[in-house]
Order: sequence, then C-alpha cells, then structure tokens
Amino acid sequence: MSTPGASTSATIQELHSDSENEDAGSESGAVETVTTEEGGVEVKATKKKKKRSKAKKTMDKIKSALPGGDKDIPDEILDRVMQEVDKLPADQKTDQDLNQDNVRSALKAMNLMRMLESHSKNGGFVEPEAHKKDAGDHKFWKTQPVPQVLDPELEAEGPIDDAKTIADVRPTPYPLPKEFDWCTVDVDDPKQLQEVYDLLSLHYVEDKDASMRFNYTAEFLNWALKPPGWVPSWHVGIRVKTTKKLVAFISGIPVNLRVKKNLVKCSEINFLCVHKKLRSKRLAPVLIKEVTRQCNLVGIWQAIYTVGIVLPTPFATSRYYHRNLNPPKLISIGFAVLPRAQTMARCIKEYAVPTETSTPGWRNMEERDVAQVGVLLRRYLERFDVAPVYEDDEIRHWMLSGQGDASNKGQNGEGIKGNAKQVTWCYVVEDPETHRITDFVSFYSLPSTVIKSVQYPILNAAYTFYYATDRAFPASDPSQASTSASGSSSTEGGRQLTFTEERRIRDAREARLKELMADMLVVAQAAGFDVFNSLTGLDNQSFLKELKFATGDGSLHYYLYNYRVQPLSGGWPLDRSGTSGVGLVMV
Ligand code: MYA
Repeated sequence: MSTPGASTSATIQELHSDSENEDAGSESGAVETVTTEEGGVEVKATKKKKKRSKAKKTMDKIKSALPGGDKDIPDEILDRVMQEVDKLPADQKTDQDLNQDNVRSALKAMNLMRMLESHSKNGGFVEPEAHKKDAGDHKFWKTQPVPQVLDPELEAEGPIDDAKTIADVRPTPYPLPKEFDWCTVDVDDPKQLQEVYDLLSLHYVEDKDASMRFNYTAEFLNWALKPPGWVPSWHVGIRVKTTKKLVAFISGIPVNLRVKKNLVKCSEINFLCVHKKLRSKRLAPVLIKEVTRQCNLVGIWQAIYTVGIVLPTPFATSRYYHRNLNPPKLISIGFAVLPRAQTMARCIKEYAVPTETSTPGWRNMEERDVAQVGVLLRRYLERFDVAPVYEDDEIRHWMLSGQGDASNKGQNGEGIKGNAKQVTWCYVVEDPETHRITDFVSFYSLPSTVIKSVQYPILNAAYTFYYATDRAFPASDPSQASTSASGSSSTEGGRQLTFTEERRIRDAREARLKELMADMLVVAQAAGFDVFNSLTGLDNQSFLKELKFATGDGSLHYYLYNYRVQPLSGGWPLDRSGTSGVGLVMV
C-alpha cells in the first residue's frame, strides 16, 4: 500500500478511524466478535546455526572498528573501510560481501534494528500513539509465522513454518459471524469491481487527521489486481448475508520475489479493508487467515506486504517524500504549508519545473520496448536484496497495460491530461545512434479524496514506480553496460571492483537518476499532477533532496509472511549511498 498524502508538517500514517460519517447500510452494530485463533498456525522456533557467516563476522569487525558506532555512516568512514579492504590479499578481495554497497547496507540495517529494539522497549518508534503493543500483545500476530522480535543474530534466513502440502490445508473457509458470507470477488465483472471501488473509496487508508483518503480508481484496481497469473480465489470478500453488500476485502496477487539469493514464490497482499462500522471486531485476522488458506490451496506459502503501522516484525522501513507540483492547491488543502517568510509567488517559483523534458532520446515506452526494458529492469533490480523478478509479460502488464486508451486522449479523471483511464506513465530513453534503450522510468497515478475540501475534492498524486538505468552497471564504457555478462553491480567480468570504481559507478548512477527524475517531474506537472510522492526504497534517495522533495512524516514497513530475513535498509534514514535494500514497489 501507499499513503494517501501528508503535509510536510503533519504525520501521515494509517488510521483506525472512529469516524461515523459513512453509510454502513444495515449491518451497523450487527456483529459480536469473530473467533480468531482457530486453525492458527503455530510459530516454530528457528534453529540458529552456531557458525556465524563470513559476512556477519566481517560486519561485526567493521562495526566495532567504527568510532561512535554505525548510527551515521559518513563517506569518509566507508572510504577508510574500503581502502583497507582494497589492501587485502587478492583472494579475500574477491569476497562478494566486501563491497561498498554491502558494507553500507549492513550498517544501515543495524540502524533499523536499533529503532525497532527501541520501539519494543518503549513504544517510541515512528507512530508511538498507535502502537503501544509489545509483540506478545498481538493476539493474532503472535499466532502467525512471522518473526515475533528482531533477531540481530539471525542467520537462518528462510521459511519459518515446517514445509506443508496442500493436503494439510484446511478444506473449508474459516467461520464468520452468522450475519456474513464469504465471497470471491470477480474483478473481471465491472459491477463487482465497482463494489470494491465503492468499499475502498469510503473506507480504505486515511491520513492521520482523516483529511485525505486513497481513491484507487476502478481502472487502477483492474490493473493492480490482475497481473499475469492472477488467481481469482485470492480476491476475498465478505458480504452481508441479507443485503449482499460488500463490507470487507483483501487481495493477493502472485509475484516471484528474490530475497537475496533465493527465489520465493509469494503472494503480494494488499487492499485489506473493513467497513468503518465493522472495525475492531476481529474481522481483519479472519480475512488474513482466509486469504492465507486460499494461497496455501494453490501451493503458495509465503507472502509480502507493506503496512503503514508497525506489526511483528518489519524487515525494512521506508519513508515518504513529497514533491510539490502545485503550491496553491497543496497549501489550500493543508497538504503543504507556506513558510512564514515566503510569498505564494515565490513558492510557485521555487517549485516550478521546466515545460520540456531535457534527456535526449526520451520518449513514451511502447510494446516494441518490452524485451529491452525487461533485460534492463531485471538487471537493475539484481542490485537490491529484495526485489521482484518480472518476466516480459509482467513488464508488459505493469508498464503498458495501465496506459489506458491511447485513442482517447484528453482530460482523464479530475483534470489529468492523458489517455482515458490511464494509470501508469512510462518512458524510455533510446540512444539516438544505437537505438538501444539505456534507461526507463515510470510512475503511477493514485488520487486521494480530500475529505474536508469543497474547492479541491481530489488530490492528484503521482508515485514513483520502477525505473532502471544502465549507468548503474559496471563497464568502462557505459554504452556497453547492459550487454555485459555480469549481473552483479560489484563485479566486472568476475573481478571485484575497487572502491574507487564503485564510487564512480554510484556517482554516474546518481547523476543519471537526477536527470531522469527531473524529466518525470516535467511530464507529471504537464499532465496536471499536484504532487509527486516517492518512498526512500530503490535508489530514490539519490534524487529526493536535489529535486526538492520534502520529507513526509509517514513510514511504510515491509513484511514477509512465513519467511525470515535479516533486517535491511529501506533507504531511511537517508545517507550518501543513495540506495537501499528494497527493490520492490507495492502500489
Ligand atoms: S495495508 C492497508 C490496511 N488497510 C487499511 O488501513 C484500511 C483502513 N483500515 C481498515 O480497514 C481496518 O482498520 C483494518 C483492520 C482492516 C486494517 N495489516 O479486525 P480488527 C491487526 C495487518 O479488530 P480493524 C494492507 O492492505 C491488528 O494488529 N494486520 O481490526 C496489507 C490486530 O491484530 P493483533 C492488521 O481495525 C495487509 C487485528 O488486526 C492491520 O477492524 C496485510 C485487529 O483486527 C493491517 N493493516 O481492521 C495483511 N491493521 O491483535 C497481512 C490491524 O495481533 C497479510 N491489524 O495486534 C499476511 C499474509 C497473508 C497471506 C499469506 C500467504 C501465504
């Protein structure tokens, strides 16, 4: 999930709203509680290997050598560390663990560990008022195969539960209170898709003060819920028995996720929503268990999901950033604040972007680009610890199928200029001489309802999606980069890169990303978006500051179900590496 919006002065996070203002139909107050623990999966303790991995030993040594610990990781320190690494005998230098990105990611992950440790001790992490529970207080989550606490010594990465077969799966749905029925929502049926839209548009994620709520459009949902290989039974709904009204929903879609070196077949869980009048009745746990059962029934035992709140236990945390593209509107709706010392005219000037893109070879992505974009993106995402592995048909789906109806251009939705029903905007950079695709960028459109504004009922927000540039790859000649045999960013022809070489690549990648993202802002503003939102995952840190993204207060936490992995960097706190361990974007 994403976040509906935030002023740079107000906290963005998910809200368990008490609001009474939405229509609940006849089901209001009709339920007692749902029994939640039946069929709960027992958590198996993971056996820790006694032997510590080579990487861990290296990190421990580096960490203990750092003056003042690893809280801030200045380049000078990394320089020193990497210079020492460069001096090592050749056989040790080829160790994959000893490159700058790995050293930095490990040090940053230690930061996350510290923050989460402090959360569980004093409830002080990110959203203290909403999350006072210790792991043991999570009546539902403590029964699930998720890490209950952060284990800084974790070495046995992998599935948590013992392996099961489909025969072990409960054959019948979990019981619901007698007023409700399960349903599979057929999102191919426009009427049922509209029902999901209606539920989410009134009851899905809001910001902290309930001033904004996501408004995922029907075309967005149609795109997000039906990637190649989608499983109809993973679109789980709850209806009121008498009226058939849809009052709760959860969805899964398939994704091949690479977690470090392992390929994990997962479901990506999203759009969990319970009608406001049915909150706090333990329907969420039963929805989660039912979608888990549906996944298990087709042999899927792991899942990935993102949530704005802290549950047991995130493996990474990213922060939201916001680039103002329409100061008068954002200030009017309270999303941004006009600094006391600034006039509106100056603010508009401050956030103005050029009217034309400047990258030579920049053009819309088309069907003929799918294969090249696939090669480029797959290789780019290999640089992250956790990332999807998309086949070409998935690239085609995520990048092109969301582009709407190109034969019907004009005003799309609330003033967005684009194709009718356009959800994604995707661009490639084609080398004018070789015609090779050297870069690709994309963003998606996710409006929010501005609940309290009459003048501006909709906030048009663009969100950074996937991108890739061949400047991230090691090659003496960048134009050769994407034909290089090596898939790793830290080796060239099997040779470990020196720190200087790594830094040269990092600088080239950052410079290129700034150019590309600057052009994304140009097309987003020209299309009429009010704000461009970005998380700190992927390499987004590289461009946020320079392109005038402001820090939001919302965080997004990444979770794996039935899979343990060491905590890793979600790109926050920002540092000069410009990168993170998270190569996944969940819409
Ligand atoms: S994140 C978006 C979530 N949606 C919203 O925020 C929309 C607005 N809010 C609501 O609709 C409700 O407040 C929801 C909770 C439905 C969120 N993820 O029924 P309850 C736990 C996981 O009385 P309600 C997204 O879509 C809570 O800690 N658990 O609460 C990804 C407590 O458990 P415990 C959550 O407020 C979803 C229990 O539920 C969340 O009426 C990933 C209380 O239940 C949350 N966002 O309803 C789901 N919020 O006592 C996990 C609360 O233990 C997928 N809770 O603390 C896991 C993988 C499954 C597939 C596996 C396949 C192998």
